[in-house]
Parts: sequence; structure tokens; C-alpha cells
Amino acid sequence: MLSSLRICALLCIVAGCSEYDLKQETIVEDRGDTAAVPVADDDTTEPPADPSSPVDDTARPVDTGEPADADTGGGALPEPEEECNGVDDDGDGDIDEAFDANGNGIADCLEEESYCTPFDTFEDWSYAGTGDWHVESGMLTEGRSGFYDAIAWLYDLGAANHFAIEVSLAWTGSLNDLAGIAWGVNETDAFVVRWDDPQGDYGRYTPTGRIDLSYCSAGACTELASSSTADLYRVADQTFSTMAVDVNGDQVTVSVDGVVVMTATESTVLGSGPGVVGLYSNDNDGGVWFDDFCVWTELD
Ligand SMILES: [Ca+2]
Ligand SMILES: [Ca+2]
Ligand SMILES: [Ca+2]
Ligand SMILES: [Ca+2]
Repeated sequence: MLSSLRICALLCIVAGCSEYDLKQETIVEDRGDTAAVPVADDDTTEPPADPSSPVDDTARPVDTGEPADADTGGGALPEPEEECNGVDDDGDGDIDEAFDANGNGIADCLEEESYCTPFDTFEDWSYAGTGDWHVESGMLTEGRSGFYDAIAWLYDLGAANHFAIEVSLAWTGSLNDLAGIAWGVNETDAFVVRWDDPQGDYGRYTPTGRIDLSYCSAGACTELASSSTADLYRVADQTFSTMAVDVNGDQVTVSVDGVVVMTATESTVLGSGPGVVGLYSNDNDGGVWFDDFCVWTELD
């Protein structure tokens, strides 16, 4: 017996047992059991208190308030995505944004290329007046000294509420005045968007150059809108810039090299084009050069 007790005591010492440890274990177990019961009791007692308490009633509407419901609903519904369809699907105020690959202002799915020429020939074109129009090295050029008003035109491309016209423009020499795009042409009458004083040789504008929208009749042009805020200086070394006109209802937007340089709301352009489209030149002593002329219309 004694030897057995000694062995037990020894084992107890080696294992690190003590009376204190045993008491601790018991306390921990008791606390856990005691704690678990009151918490469960508290949970069980809370719901009956809610319906009878006015404070809880007040709290309920806050819990079931609209923001919580709206958040749940917003997360559940998929956000509408913009599609190319002539409708503002995502409701951001822009129609078919990010669907204009060529940047002409007309959505890809709705546009029709009505005409495009790299000016290898000038055979389909007509012109009136004293302009010196001719094709040279695959470009259309016009230029001579003296005041004149020259419009070259193509055939009738029909009517559209939304149309866009683009051309590449360059200059050589000096004392170049006005060059641009024409539509709704009836020989010497036309709507024109013109780029004036591109080399600043006449010092008319600061910064250099100016864009205007005018209606010209037999050489007399009535200005409808203009802007000279953009720097439109270009060296006369035959380097091309792109001029683009977007007419959407009564809204006219003019861009140069992809930057909007003039916007106007002008009721007289409603239903004006594209019709007979063309190019405009006035008093370009050194010479203006045109290339890659294109016209697009938006399908109904
Ligand atoms: Ca949109
Ligand atoms: Ca759309
Ligand atoms: Ca486009
Ligand atoms: Ca001139």
C-alpha cells in the first residue's frame, strides 16, 4: 500500500498536479455553466418585453426603415448597362456614350457613311465662282490671291436630323484667310463652318484663329455663331488637322483634332442638311489643302 501511494504521489509531482489546480478547473467549469444559463434566459426574456414596450415599438420602424430595404433592393437589382440603341439606358444623361468609335458624334449602330473621298479625283464635284480648285498628289487644293468666296460641292446626300461632316485641312504659304465645310449648298448659297486666319498672318484673334458658323449667299456671309477661345494656330507646312462638324437638330458642335472648339444652338440649321455637301475657301493666298472628306448621317 505504502509503496503504491508513494508511486501515485511521485506521478502526481511529475505530472504537476496539485489541489489548487483541481479547484481552478472546477471554478472554470462552474462559471461556464452558470454564465451559459443566464445569457440564454436573458435572450428568452427579451422578446416578450418588446411588444409591450413603447420604446421597442419606436425602435421597430427604424429597423424596418426604407434605407435598409433600399440597400437590399439595390443590391438585388442589376444596374442597367448602356447599349448602342439610341436610348440612355443607364440614365446618366448621355445617349449611347462609349459607342462612337470614329468620334464623329453619331453612335456606331445608328450611323451610315453617306460619302467618303480621299480626293484621288475631283470628277464628281462642281464649283461656282472664281475658285482655283484642283486635285494634286491625292489632295484637293484651292488658293489664289484676292478676295473671293469659293464653294465646291458634291451631290445631294439627302436629309437627316443628325449628320456629321469631317475633312483634313492643311495650309501652305502665307496670308490664308478662311477655309471649311459647307452643307445645304445651293450653288453660291450654303451653311458653312469656317476656320479663319490659321497662321495669324492677319493678327485678327488672340489666341490665333477663329471658328464661325455662317450662312453665305452669293459671297455675303451672315454669321450665326463663332468662337475664338481655342488656339487654332497651324504652321503652313502642309501638316493636316482634322476639322469636324456635328449637326444634331439645332445643336452644332465643331471639333479640331478631336477637341471641341465651338458649340452653338441655332434653330436655322434645323433640317438644313446634309443635302448638297461641299467645301469652302476664301482668300487663301498661300493655299489650303483638303483631304479625306467624309459625311455620315444618323439613321432614323
Ligand atoms: Ca447613358
Ligand atoms: Ca443606349
Ligand atoms: Ca460614330
Ligand atoms: Ca488672304
